[in-house]
Amino acid sequence: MDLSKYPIKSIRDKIEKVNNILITTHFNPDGDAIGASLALLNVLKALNKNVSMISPNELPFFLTWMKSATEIINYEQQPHIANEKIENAELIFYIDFNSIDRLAKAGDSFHVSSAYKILIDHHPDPEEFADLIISETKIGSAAELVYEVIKEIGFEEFLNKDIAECIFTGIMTDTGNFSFSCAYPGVWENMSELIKFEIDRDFVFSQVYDNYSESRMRLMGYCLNDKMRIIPEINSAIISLSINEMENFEYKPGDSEGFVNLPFSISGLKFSALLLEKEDHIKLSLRSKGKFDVNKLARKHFKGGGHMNAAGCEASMSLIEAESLLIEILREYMTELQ
Ligand SMILES: [Mn+2]
Repeated sequence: MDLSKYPIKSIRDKIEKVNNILITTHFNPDGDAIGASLALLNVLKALNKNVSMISPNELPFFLTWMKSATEIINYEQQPHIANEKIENAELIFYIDFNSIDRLAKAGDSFHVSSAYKILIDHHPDPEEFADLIISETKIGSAAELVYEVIKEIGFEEFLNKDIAECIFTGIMTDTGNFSFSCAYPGVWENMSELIKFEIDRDFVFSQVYDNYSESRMRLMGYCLNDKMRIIPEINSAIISLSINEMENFEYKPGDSEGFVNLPFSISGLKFSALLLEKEDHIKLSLRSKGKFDVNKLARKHFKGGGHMNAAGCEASMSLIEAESLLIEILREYMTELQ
């Protein structure tokens, strides 16, 4: 990876000059968002910086084992503490998102902050909401990009097993356990470097993927057996879950993680969506295989976004309406879905 087009030295100077540093990531943070952010946080801690991390909302339970994860300030739960941190910040790192909207309620406070802001991200078409934008859309995870930046700055000496496990978690989760977004040599070279820190791959895997409740497993069974709708003519699958159904299975945040990918075991399937009913909107997770671009679909029809094969958006309507609208939209792309 060639980071020479970025003013990397100026980042080092900035870090050295300031003391109060803040890191934040997107709403509903995933393994990459948390892994990339905590890797950077732990490096900056090793430099004796006064560094904190704010998440716009709660992080999923299967990520809480990561080094310094318990220190993350949840904006929804502690807005006063979070706002004070934002006010005092001299340098802010935005990690793994391409639009200030992704900070949800925390967005306004960050927007008005006079701190110098650096974005490190791999989503397409980042908006201009930072002073310095490091955007590499060909890289599979923000965690890998953060790792590259740490090396390029010359902070390699601060890396250790805990930080390597944060980076590994981001790479592992954003590549679907190395099944997509990893068809380039760099990621395997970086993996071989990370392995040298003696990361416990089995531990990380079981924390992230084998750490669910029985009720979550049964909810998955219910989704596949009773809820998965296959529309053969557009090679699409849709699973919709109401609040009521989720409550029946003692739903906890993070429980539906990975459900949207399950239908892809079916031969020939090109598109899959998971629709979750929330208090005042419907949350849509969109996935595709091959060249069908769900980022474009999410942007054009729902003001959402993400990557070509994985995107998300929201709709202010009922669950049934959202499902019908999505199918209607998909039918416009009939030829691309063949
Ligand atoms: Mn990511």
